Amino acid sequence: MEAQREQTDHLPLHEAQLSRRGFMLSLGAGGAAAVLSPAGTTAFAQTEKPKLHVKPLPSDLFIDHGINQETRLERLMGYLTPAGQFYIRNHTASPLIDVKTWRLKVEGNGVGRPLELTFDDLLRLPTRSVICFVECAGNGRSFFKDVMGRAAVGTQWRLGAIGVAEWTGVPLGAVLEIAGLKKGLPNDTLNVLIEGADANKVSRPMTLEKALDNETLLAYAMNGEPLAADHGFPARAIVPGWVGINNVKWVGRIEVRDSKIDVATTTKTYILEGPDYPDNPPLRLQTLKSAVALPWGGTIPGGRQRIRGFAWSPVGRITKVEVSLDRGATWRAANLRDPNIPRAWGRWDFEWDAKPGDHSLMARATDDKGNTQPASIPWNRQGYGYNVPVAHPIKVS
Ligand SMILES: Nc1nc2c(c(=O)[nH]1)N[C@H]1C(S)=C(S)[C@@H](COP(=O)(O)O)O[C@H]1N2
Ligand SMILES: [Mo]
Repeated sequence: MEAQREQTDHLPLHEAQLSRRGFMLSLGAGGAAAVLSPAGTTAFAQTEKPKLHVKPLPSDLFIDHGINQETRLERLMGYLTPAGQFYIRNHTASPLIDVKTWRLKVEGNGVGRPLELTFDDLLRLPTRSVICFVECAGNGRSFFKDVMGRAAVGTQWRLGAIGVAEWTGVPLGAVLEIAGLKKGLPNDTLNVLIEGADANKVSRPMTLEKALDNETLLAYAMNGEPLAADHGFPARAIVPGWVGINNVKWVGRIEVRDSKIDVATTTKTYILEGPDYPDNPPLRLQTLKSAVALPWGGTIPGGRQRIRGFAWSPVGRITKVEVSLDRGATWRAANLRDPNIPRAWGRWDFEWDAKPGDHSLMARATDDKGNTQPASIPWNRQGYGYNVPVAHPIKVS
């Protein structure tokens, strides 16, 4: 913690201010035993707990799950999710990394020239921008309990553990080439590991095929700004369409091997467990989903209005969204709005003549590969991939 505060002092003034503000706001969630004076300065008591996040997390923008923070999708105004509204999924506190001493190691028996890059080295490499979502594998998890009646373990997200951003960085493949990627490595086994520099070095492997996809990035910018501390500064992996955990933040090390790399996030977590999954496969792709952009169980005025939402696919572009006002008995087409980028999301809307009373709105998306949200899915213990259309409750006054 001492080291973190020291690094904060090296940040430009406004970032240091943000950090302090983030600390104060995180008190409610984390219950840290710090003492705030009326002037807003912070005195640290003996039992001080480390702060978990850097950015402000106002309750009108985020649903508070403690260390994890869910975006209120109804508060998004445009296509891209601003860093200030992007959900956070952290295994431990966001580390504050000093870019001057930061190094990226590339090693393992799959590369002939192991290397260590500085941040400036990274900036000199070829650059590419990709617009795609990052979504937690557990997005929608609360519906295992609320719809299927059997709770899954983990953060009880509704559908706000997703955001879409323009990520800018270096294609991962370019870095692997410089490190002398060997020929003849297996293509479809999980043998390219990205490891974070957070306290417990969260890591996850992908396949070589995915690592060499030119849209798989080591990103250093988000929506045209340096990555925020909570989202992986100075660099994070962007693995379009794959589960959130593959988008490793605060990257510190890359390991390439000639065989599968087993880590906790492929053997214990981020695997499918349940009666329908005897082999416990590690997750790769996200699932096709849609969400209504209204407060959950909120109240809206009656009369003609436009209801909005989002739909996204891990493998393509959204081609159709249908909505149902009668819990799935009948469906009608919603309008799709541009932009509608593959592996990012499409925004949709429809006009509704809302009559007073209790209602539920359902949306169902289809992508250009012919995938549609299913009517049911098997339960799994850790609550991944929930993508059955959900009945979004709404009151009309
Ligand atoms: N180093 C590191 N990377 C990480 C995580 C983490 O805890 N540590 N969380 C992962 C998970 S589970 C998700 S869903 C995404 C969340 O990214 P975000 O916080 O920028 O929204 O980051 C992934 N990358
Ligand atoms: Mo996640």
